[in-house]
Amino acid sequence: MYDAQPAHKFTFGLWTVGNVGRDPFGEPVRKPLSPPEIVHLLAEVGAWGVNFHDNDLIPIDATPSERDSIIKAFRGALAETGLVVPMATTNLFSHPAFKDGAFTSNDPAVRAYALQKTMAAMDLGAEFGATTYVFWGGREGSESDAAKNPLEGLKWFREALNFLCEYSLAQGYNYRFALEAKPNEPRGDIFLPTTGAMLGFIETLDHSAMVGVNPEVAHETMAGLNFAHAVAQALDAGKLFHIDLNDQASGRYDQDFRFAAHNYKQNFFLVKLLEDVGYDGPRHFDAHAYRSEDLQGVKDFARGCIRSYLILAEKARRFNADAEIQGLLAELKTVEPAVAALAGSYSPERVAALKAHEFDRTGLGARGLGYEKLDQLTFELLMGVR
Ligand code: GLT
Ligand code: MN
Ligand code: MN
Ligand code: MN
Repeated sequence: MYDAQPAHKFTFGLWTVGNVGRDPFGEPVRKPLSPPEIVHLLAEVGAWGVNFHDNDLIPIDATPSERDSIIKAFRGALAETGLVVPMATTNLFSHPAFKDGAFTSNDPAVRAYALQKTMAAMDLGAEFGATTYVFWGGREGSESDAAKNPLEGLKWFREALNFLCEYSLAQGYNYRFALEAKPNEPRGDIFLPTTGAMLGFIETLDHSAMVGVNPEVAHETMAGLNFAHAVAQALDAGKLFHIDLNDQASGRYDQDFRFAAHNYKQNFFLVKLLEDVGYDGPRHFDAHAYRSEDLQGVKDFARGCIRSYLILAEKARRFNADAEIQGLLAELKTVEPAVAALAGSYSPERVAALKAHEFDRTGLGARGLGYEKLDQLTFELLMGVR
């Protein structure tokens, strides 16, 4: 019943199940897995695809012959398992050169290097058929506004994206760019900290039609926002090009927990939103196993991400089919004929009708909406007692 289908497009990054459990206070607890080993692990747990940063696949200091043999082995693992590579991205945050950002570094040499590195990474992603290119500007920000002018940062970021859109088009790549917001960590403040901010910024780009967003559960939660609302705004704008699923407790460090590990209810409404609109992009898990886990725990983690999504999707179907819940929702929308006649777009007749209508303000205010019951029924449905 909870089996992943190719249509779900469940994907993981090489860096997710490959996470060795290093944190700011402790050394790795798991052995690194090679990219082919990760591909086989993902196939075993039921994933459809695998994504990578350039340096997840090819170490930053690899020689050309090392590069060739890594690519050959990775390609072999993909062929053996049938996994696809729908998304690629650039690591513009690990190397010390990027300590002050990449496209928004104050240093023009770093900005130029970031372009060079991204073009090479786009070439690599295209070699594997990736069609979404993610930009997560983890280091694009500052600790002190004494050091960097945010207006210049935005201008440099825009110039870089305009350049890279042109590059993608000139190469004949099929990329759509997906911008991923995060409010902070690893910088004190990251530019364009929310999905809403990204959506506004996209409209200032030369090729805005080929640029959308890659919202992440944890990132919007770190900003104290309702993730499903951010996703709804992206859908409304036709800009949900990709999505990073994981989980996060508000007010904590950057956790990247297994999908739905923490906030079942918020993630239920997220899954319901995606399923209701028939979202057909990749469902990417950008998460990693607890540091307490060994290889078996990593598989439990990956299977758990997929299974939790499918369980919540099934709950969403039940919510939609629940007569009592749907009855309450329908009741909210019942409308008297006199009021129905007031609806419609702007016209002089409608203005006149609205101005003439006598509203029962007291009655409107006195009406109970039944939200307590709706929410309790939702809870009971989620808890399996309904
Ligand atoms: C990193 C980050 C993620 C981004 C990845 C893409 S890298 O793991 O925490 O949120 O999506 O660059
Ligand atoms: Mn992410
Ligand atoms: Mn993270
Ligand atoms: Mn994250």
